[in-house]
Amino acid sequence: MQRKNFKFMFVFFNDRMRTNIPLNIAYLTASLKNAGFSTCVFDTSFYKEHERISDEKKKEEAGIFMPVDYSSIGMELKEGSLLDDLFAYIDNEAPSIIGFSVFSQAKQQNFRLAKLVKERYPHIPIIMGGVHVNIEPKTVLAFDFVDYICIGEGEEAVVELSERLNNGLSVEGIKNIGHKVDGQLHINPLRPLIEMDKLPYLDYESFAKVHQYGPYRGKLLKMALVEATRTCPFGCSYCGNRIYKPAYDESNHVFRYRHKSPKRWVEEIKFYKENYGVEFLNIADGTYVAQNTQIFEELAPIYKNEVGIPFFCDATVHCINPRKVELLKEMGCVCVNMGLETGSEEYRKKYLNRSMTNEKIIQAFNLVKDSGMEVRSYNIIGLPFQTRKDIFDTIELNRLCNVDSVSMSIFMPYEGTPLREVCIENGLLDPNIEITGDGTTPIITNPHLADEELLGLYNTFAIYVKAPKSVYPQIALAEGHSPESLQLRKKLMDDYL
Ligand code: B12
Repeated sequence: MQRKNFKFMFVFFNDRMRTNIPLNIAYLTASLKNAGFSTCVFDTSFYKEHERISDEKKKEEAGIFMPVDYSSIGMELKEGSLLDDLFAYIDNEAPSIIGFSVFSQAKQQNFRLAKLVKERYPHIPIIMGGVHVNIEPKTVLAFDFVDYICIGEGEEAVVELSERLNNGLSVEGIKNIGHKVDGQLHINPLRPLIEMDKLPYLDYESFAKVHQYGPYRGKLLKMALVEATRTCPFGCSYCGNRIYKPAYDESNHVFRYRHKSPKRWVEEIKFYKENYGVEFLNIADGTYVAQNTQIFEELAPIYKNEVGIPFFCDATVHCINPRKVELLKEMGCVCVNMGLETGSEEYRKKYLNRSMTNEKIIQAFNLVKDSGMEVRSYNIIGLPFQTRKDIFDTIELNRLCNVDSVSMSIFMPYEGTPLREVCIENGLLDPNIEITGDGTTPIITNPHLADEELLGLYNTFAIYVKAPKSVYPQIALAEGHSPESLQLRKKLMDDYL
């Protein structure tokens, strides 16, 4: 059968007000299209029925996210039924296989949709991939409604699987793919990590135009979410970037931090700029600035001359040095986001597996700030055993770092992370509780901090960081949950944020 008659459909699950083109699906459809297969994407974004669609509002109300007017790009919430639309889409597209990409916090919604799809279209195979599938591959593959899983990177695996299915061949032995034989689970070993320069450009064509926009400081810009590096050299205990490592170890492949070559990356960004009018980059990489100084020496001049689009990116304080800061500035970086997470050195080391001193953090933030770029800190509050004092230490450290803005979430004990295990071992978390949401509500039980107090601190954290200390007694009143407290909080936000 001709390859173009084989159609790989993806379900893009997005239950928040997020406009980015998802890297994972955009890489997979690009790989399949480059190999001659057909693809289509059912987009679950912006349905009114999503329970978490208004979560972003909570961030706005806490002053950590500026409100944006989505209607300015013609975006409106969809009134219809997501499931009815999904079925109509499948009827219309008649896909050969349907893929789901699963993040842990949305696993139940993905599983529910996949189950309903299988009941109605038993003849269409279903494949699941994504970060959560790597956490519990066997559990996912064992579901009746799942035919295949993909572990590790998927770009090459989906092409090989499509080739075999299209030619009516056995799927046995395809690396990175799990399948069933007479009800028995077979999970094949992994192929080596893909060389970053061999990755395709992201496929923009499969997504609605609204996904080409992104919010920055209250405005929607033509913004591309892009990737230059994969994984992260560090091993923070609350982060899931190591989830893929054990399976690569088992297959005797090195799992390592790596990056696209400067020349190749610049060509790629130029392509998005020229073809889609991209005017701003959101560099998705967890630790973009961990690339070594020599790479930035090579990258900065060509980026500046050939692309010149402003961007923001993430760094860890460990990898900041004066020369990198100069080069980032030269490239047009407007803001560097860095993890501060908590103010206590001791806590950071003991529970978060982060070894940097407060002095190092202050130095790194100020180095960036003095160069004229903005700095934004990432913070987590409501960590296991954290006290009110610990949170004030975090606020104080943010003040010493002169941050321009803060990003903050209430601790989420994501599956596959060491800190989640600490919570379970200490009876702070029932492992059966489903982790949903966006870090705006408490999930673990904290012996030293009631949920209500934590939520009050969530709502006022940004004000505590930016307002003069003489205002602290008023901010404390604004921590409350009464209409008066809310009104006071709004006033303080207007005055200080
Ligand atoms: C970039 C990034 C984002 C970006 C883009 C995400 C995206 N969908 O493209 C943004 C900023 C939008 C984002 C948002 C979130 N993220 Co994030 N993110 C990352 C980061 C830094 C890199 C992930 C990435 O894009 N890698 C590159 C892509 C291509 O790899 P991939 O997603 O694994 O996909 C490959 C394979 O898994 C496979 N594959 C994936 N899906 C499928 C589907 C099929 C059918 C097949 C066959 C294969 C397949 O093929 C892909 C290509 O190789 C990681 C940390 C890290 N260093 O890994 C966290 C990480 C994945 N994110 C995480 C979280 C928690 C979130 C949020 C929930 C945060 C929040 N509170 O809002 C949201 C959820 C978004 C959503 N869609 O629901 C967690 C996930 C934990 C977990 N167990 O699920 C991580 C591990 C970081 C952490 N905090 O621990 N994120």
